Amino acid sequence: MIWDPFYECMDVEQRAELKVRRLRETVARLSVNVPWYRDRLSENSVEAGDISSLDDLQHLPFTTKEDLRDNYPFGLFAIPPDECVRIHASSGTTGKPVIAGYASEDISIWAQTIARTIACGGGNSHDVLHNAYGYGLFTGGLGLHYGGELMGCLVVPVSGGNTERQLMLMEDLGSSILCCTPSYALTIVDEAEEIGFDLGRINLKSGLFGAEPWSEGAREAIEERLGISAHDIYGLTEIIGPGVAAECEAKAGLHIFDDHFVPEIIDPDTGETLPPGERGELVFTCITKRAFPLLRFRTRDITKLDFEPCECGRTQPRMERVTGRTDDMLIIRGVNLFPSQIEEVLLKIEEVEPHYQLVLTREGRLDQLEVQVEVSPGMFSDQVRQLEAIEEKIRERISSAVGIRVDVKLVEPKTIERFAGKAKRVIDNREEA
Ligand code: DLL
Repeated sequence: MIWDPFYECMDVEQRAELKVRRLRETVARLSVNVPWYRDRLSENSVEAGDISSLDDLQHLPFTTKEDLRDNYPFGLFAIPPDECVRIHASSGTTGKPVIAGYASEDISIWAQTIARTIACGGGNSHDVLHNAYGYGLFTGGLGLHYGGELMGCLVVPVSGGNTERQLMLMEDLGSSILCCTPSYALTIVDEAEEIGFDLGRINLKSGLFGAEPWSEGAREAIEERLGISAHDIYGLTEIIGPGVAAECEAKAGLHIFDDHFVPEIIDPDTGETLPPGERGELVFTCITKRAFPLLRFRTRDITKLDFEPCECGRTQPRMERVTGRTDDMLIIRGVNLFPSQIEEVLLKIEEVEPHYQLVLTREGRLDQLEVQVEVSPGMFSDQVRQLEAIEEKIRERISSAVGIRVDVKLVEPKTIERFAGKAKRVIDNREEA
């Protein structure tokens, strides 16, 4: 099912006209209501009336995470905070979080884009939506919740954690769609195996997994072990939360709901807009939001766009799965590397589990990377030589995939921390070295 065929399957030219109109209105509103944008727009000598095509996006100012911090908490709101009905926040690794505000119209738009997301994952009003994304300031829980209700699903607002209870509820309530981070989906499967819970007792058909990078290998593992169709869903607090883009049944990229969020790809170093099909940093402009519409927000996520028609009938452009962010790219002996590239290798090795951590240290001026990965249960009691052979196999596969040799350490099953939300894959010990 396509939730909103009018917009999702609209003629591309017609949607472009709609987007230009909406962009113009948003820029006009920002230049009146948000002093910070008024100053940036006048520095760039752009006025709303100058915008006649989407190419004019290039003349608009960027918004960065630092700009949001500088304007914390309400400086970039386009309406007074007391006209908002909700806020969410992104955790952020340092300092203050980013606060995103929602007017009631924004909550409605969000529910619509989530309903589209659920439909992309094969959902309909008869589904029982088991929502194990965290509820609270994080956008995952409440985001999926409102879209699920709008669609008419039976929403189970279980939030993250207490995996045994999650399994019981999925069985008892007949959950058909699982929503959580991909790493938590793997944790659920592991725990089921550990406590002897037969996954055949639950009747899931699909899963909506996102909020962190995951690999094709992780998809295969989740699909096989849960017997479901696993869909990648993408979004970020600054733009709205989940519901920015979602993978349809074709699983050939995530459709971006560009009648609300207009994507661009730029060169992260120069800020230049890149031609269609080139990989770079994803940038979004919100063209329908009332409380917190950002212009050209730099996501730091690396991807590329595909404007070809999709077999599902949707005409909205697709983004390639996000494999990493400009700020979690590791540079090891001059080679650029994303944690997800290591994951891709590990998941193809039978003797290890999909639980890993990357530990960074510094020796002299060189960064060192140690890949710690759990061996499958039963393997650890095996002979040292056999374990060494597995370590060597991993070293070689990583070396041929990314071009450098890294240290590999096999660890006992269940020793790497499990997460109910986003997994933390990189432990950076470089400061202490
Ligand atoms: O993670 C929103 C979300 C909730 C998306 C539930 C999907 C499902 P933030 O906490 O603000 O919002 O984090 C946003 O997470 O810039 C990406 O780096 C990363 N991210 C989100 N979805 C994906 C995905 C939510 N499908 C940041 N693949 C983004 C890879 C993702 N990375």
